[in-house]
Amino acid sequence: MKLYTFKQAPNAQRVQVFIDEKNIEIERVEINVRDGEQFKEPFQSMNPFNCIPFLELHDGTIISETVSICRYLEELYPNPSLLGVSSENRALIDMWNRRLELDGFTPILHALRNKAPRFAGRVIPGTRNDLKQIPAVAERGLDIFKILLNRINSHLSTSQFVAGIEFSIADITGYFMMEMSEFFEIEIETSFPSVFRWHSLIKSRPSIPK
Ligand SMILES: N[C@@H](CCC(=O)N[C@@H](CS)C(=O)NCC(=O)O)C(=O)O
Repeated sequence: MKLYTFKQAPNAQRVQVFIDEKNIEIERVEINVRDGEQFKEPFQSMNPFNCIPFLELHDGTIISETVSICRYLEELYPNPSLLGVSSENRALIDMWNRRLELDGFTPILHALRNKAPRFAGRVIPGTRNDLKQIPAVAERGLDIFKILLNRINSHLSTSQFVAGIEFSIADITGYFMMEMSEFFEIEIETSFPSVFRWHSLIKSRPSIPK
């Protein structure tokens, strides 16, 4: 099994934290997506969506998509569980992870890609087209992200981790969502104190890259 990854990329880091929390070793191949290596062979044929991370199994099967890779690893290495042990627990973790991905991680990703100068010419991950950055997309992405921040701030005032009393994949998704939002310099500590408390708690884990 080989993981194709890029140390600095948020989705690659999500999988790496998942792996480190489980204390397992997986062979890694670094693909520099900033330099466009994902468009070269053999990577282009391995993952025609031109994104990392992706996992190659012994028979050549490729699993891309961060959460799908994590699901596969969870089944191979169930302990410690990061996707839940009971039906209820698994559903709640999945619910929170989806909320954070759909209403937080994705909107802030598009906000960042449509605003930060370093993403000019690379607005849509895994493409080489010349789409222009659109300030209104950045603005709306940030609006959607702030709605989520408000909601999780209330939730985290009574919940230690995103999906309850145990650390889970939802905390990993949430952590990298917050990292991506740093570009926008939102005042988290005073405006969203419970998010700040939770973010600091996750940051202190040894699996989080320093
Ligand atoms: N939906 C994919 C998205 C993966 C993705 O966007 N990866 C980024 C790095 S964080 C990438 O490979 N970008 C390539 C590029 O910018 O062209 C997943 O969840 O794994």
